[in-house]
Amino acid sequence: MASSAPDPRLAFRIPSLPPSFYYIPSFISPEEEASLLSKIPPNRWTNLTHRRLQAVASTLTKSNTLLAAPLPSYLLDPIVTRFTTLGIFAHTPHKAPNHVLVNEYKPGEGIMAHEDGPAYAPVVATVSLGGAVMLESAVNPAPIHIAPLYTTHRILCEPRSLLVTLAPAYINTMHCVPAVTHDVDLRRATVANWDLLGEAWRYAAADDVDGSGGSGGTNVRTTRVSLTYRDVLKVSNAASRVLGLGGRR
Ligand SMILES: O=C(O)CCC(=O)C(=O)O
Repeated sequence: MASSAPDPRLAFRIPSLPPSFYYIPSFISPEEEASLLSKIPPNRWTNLTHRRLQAVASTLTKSNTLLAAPLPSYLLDPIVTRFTTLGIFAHTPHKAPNHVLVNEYKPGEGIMAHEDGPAYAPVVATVSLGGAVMLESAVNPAPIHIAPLYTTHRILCEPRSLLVTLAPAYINTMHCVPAVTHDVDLRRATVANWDLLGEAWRYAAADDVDGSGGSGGTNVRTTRVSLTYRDVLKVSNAASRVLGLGGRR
């Protein structure tokens, strides 16, 4: 991309949030979503209390090291190809994601508030499949452990959307998916990315006739799968040589 071209991500920045959150609705098509869901291996889930998950290609070691192994092709194309076009990982050490967490949330499930931490480059890109969920992000104007003065923002993640979090938000925020069966009070004033939603009408209240929100809409949770792409900083090629896994580089 020519350096004089406008940054294609700017149109998708969530303007009411501090830098840098980006929301892209319809990042993948319904056909691509169905194909991705059908390719997630059914026998690799780890069951947790409030969700189940797969770490691809593997879980990090205790020293936050990734044992080099290529991502499976279904996680690369079309998603990583589009990341490259948008330059999402252009400034991370490996210039591409090398790790994906596949999380599945049934209605009533979620993930507790956490920060993503120093194992990764400060870029997170999450594609949502299946159902919509509300992600809550607690933004702190100062580094999180110094002054815990959080302001909570709600980001609605529609199916097939992409949410990207870059530094400084990566460093200054904690995020969670509340473990609820319904996300309620949905309207422009309470959902930070309302004006970027692809299908806001689905979530608006029936009495929201003038865009002011009415009584607030509801998202009835259904099963949602998220694909969270990151670039792990420390990568070891030693294990891949021994196991014949074939490293990325
Ligand atoms: O499912 C999501 O959107 C959030 C996942 C997440 O926070 C994580 O994997 O650390």
